[in-house]
Amino acid sequence: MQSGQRWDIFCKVIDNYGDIGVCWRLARQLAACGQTVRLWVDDASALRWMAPQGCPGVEVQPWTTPLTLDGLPSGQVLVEAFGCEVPAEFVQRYVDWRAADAQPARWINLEYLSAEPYVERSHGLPSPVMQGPGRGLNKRFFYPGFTPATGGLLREPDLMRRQARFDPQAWLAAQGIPPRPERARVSLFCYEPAALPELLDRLAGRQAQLLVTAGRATAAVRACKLPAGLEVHELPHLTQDDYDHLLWACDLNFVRGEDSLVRALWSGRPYVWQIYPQDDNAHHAKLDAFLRQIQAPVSLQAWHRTWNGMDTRPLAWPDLPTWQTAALQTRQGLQDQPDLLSRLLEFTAAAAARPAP
Ligand code: TRH
Repeated sequence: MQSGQRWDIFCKVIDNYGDIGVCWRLARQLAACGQTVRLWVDDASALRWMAPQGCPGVEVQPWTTPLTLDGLPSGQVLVEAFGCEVPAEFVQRYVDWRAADAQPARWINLEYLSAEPYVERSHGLPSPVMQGPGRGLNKRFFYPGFTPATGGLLREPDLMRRQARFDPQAWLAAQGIPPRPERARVSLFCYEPAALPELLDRLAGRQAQLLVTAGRATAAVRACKLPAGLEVHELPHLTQDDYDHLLWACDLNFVRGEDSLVRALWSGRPYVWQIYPQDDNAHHAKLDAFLRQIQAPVSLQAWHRTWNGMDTRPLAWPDLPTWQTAALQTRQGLQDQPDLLSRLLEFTAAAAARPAP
């Protein structure tokens, strides 16, 4: 691994928390292995609750127009997250730094997570820069994914050890949530699924405890008529670490988007994923590819289709033992592979060894 490299990560917040959530997680992990990170973001407000303590080695920089670059020390690796466009004045500076160090550019185009086949085909491909101050350079696509031929998934080296030491009862007590060992405990992080009232009915039928995350999920639950028998707790915005604790403390987790899905996978607990909706229902193929990838049991496939509005079949009570077995199998298969950061460091080290174009 090349130590002491400075990374510039550019992130534009489109909506929700996933873009900044993934970039922050990557920045933290880079810093934890001796790299220095400048995270350029146009809206850092979510970091106030996601990561209130910040992180040594990570500097959050405002993405202003134009950028303030006076006196900025040289950076070696440039990451453009999720197709955001790095401002020309920064690219010019980066080109100058590379020329001064006589080192090739390492410019990564970090993409969204998908299990679709194009990911393996596209991972690592060059994307020649055709205009602007970076003309003549190659960016490289880096695709997170579920197989060895992709960029893998973010996973902290100590994650499983932390989970093994975690005490759910103490954590729940600290959140003011009464222990109910006889009831199913369910976390909810979602957009506005049409099947939400039905889910609430199913949970009420089992007198479940529902822990609802702040923001859209809380608003969606508040908009429903709550059935009798359901115990609902509205949570505040949690730190990223506490969001993991929530997943580890529940018997079933509803997750959404990208990063919370990955965290649910690492938790090894049963989960249902609401995929981020795209125009033209492009997310349906993405969801199907994921379900194929994890070899989802039939009952889990059915739930995902209904939860994601792909059909309106009635929801059965979740088959938690089967989903639990499947979750552990998926986690094992993923854990046997190198994590995203290891692959990214290898990838950028290989790029450093290539002659400058
Ligand atoms: O918020 P999201 O729906 O983000 C989405 C997706 O990433 C989607 O792919 C992207 O295209 C879109 O944004 C623009 O879901 P996601 O990805 O799970 O991100 C949530 C982040 O918020 C994740 O890092 C976990 C974190 N989180 C907390 O830290 N505390 C909390 O209380 C909660 C609920 C989440």
